[in-house]
Amino acid sequence: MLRRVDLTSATGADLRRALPRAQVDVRAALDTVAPLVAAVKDRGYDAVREATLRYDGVDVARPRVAAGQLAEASAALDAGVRAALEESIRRARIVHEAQRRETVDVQVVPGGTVTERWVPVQRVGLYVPGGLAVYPSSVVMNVVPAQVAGVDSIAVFTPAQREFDGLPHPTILAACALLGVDEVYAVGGAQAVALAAYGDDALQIDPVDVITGPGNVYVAAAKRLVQGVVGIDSEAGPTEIAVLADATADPAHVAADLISQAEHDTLAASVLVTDSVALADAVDAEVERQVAATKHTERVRTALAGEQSATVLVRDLEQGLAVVDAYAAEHLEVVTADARAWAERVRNAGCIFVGPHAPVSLGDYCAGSNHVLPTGCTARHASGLSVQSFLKGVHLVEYTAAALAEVAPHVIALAEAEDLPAHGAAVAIRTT
Ligand code: HSO
Ligand code: ZN
Repeated sequence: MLRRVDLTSATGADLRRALPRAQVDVRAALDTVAPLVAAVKDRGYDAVREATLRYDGVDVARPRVAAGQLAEASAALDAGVRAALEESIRRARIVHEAQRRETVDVQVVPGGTVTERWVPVQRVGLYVPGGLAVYPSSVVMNVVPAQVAGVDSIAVFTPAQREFDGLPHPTILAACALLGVDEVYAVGGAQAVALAAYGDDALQIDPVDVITGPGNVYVAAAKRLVQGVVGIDSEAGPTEIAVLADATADPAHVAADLISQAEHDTLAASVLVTDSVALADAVDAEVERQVAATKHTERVRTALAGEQSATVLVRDLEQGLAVVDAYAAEHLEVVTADARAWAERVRNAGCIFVGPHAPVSLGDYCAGSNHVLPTGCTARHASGLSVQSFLKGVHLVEYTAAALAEVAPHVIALAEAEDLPAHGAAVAIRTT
């Protein structure tokens, strides 16, 4: 099922081109989405309502979910799921609270200080997709860092579902209630992103400052279009898992992990990178066996047989490291002898799962780490969602008269060099 890419005799540079990757064309979706975003900007919720009717097949007159409906969903939540969500929230809070940045005071010279304050954005819109799967875990992963950052106002946008009379999925609502989020809108897709960015006066929906959360290609396109008006996290594409494994890895475990992420989407990517042909063969056999028994067989089979998935054979782990760095997976598992040492040498990955007891699905739900991670090779420059995603750094500059006088000649010299003498004059007027 997994095709093989043999790089054992490849030399150096162009690894990235040799590696499999899903082609998701956000640019192509921009044409479809741009008129919708413009309509929401112009006409607010009326345009959103039309789009919800067209794309989700429900007419939602009032999109805000009532407090009573949130409480009802929470009361009806299965006890096992409730306990699991509570544990997921508890662990995510432990990790995200440790990410909080303290104010730093730096004395540059006697009498001259720069203080760096980390200030939360005021209001955020968190997008939680509907579609193929229902992800209350993504509510946790978006809300926890925003809350820990100290964001005042959190609004969740998630699709209206026909089977729930235009309300969002009850498990999503219950997760919001467990997290103490009371502003939830039954709005999904690109129109949700536009509504979050521009707001609606009549319904008293204030525009947000930052939008985060994964979605399909239309959601990604809408995020790209409103960027600039609001901040966004990275555009999420289909899920990816890469596993760097040697002959010590358990093939049944590796196969289970490759299948686990393929379960998300027919475009999901599962890539095994190994220096062991014996392991590659054993994983192939395990994949065949396990895929036949898994619930979403067809979806998984399509994802694993797709051009985005493969087994990549490498000469040795050193080359394997170069391959996983070039691939820059959203999720990377390192299942080798001395896994921690290899993992520490990886530069590009959204989140690294080290050793035999850390499967990606642990991180999807309950490791404490965040599961909103950079996809599509953006792990080369982007980070996963974190408290930092909701904070802005602001410098406070304080100088005494003496400290200003001391540095004045340098300011004036630079102002002259840039032909901006009025800049120099603003200092000179104070010091001469
Ligand atoms: N693996 C997905 C997150 C997820 N998995 C949600 C299960 N539920 C993207 O990181
Ligand atoms: Zn997952």
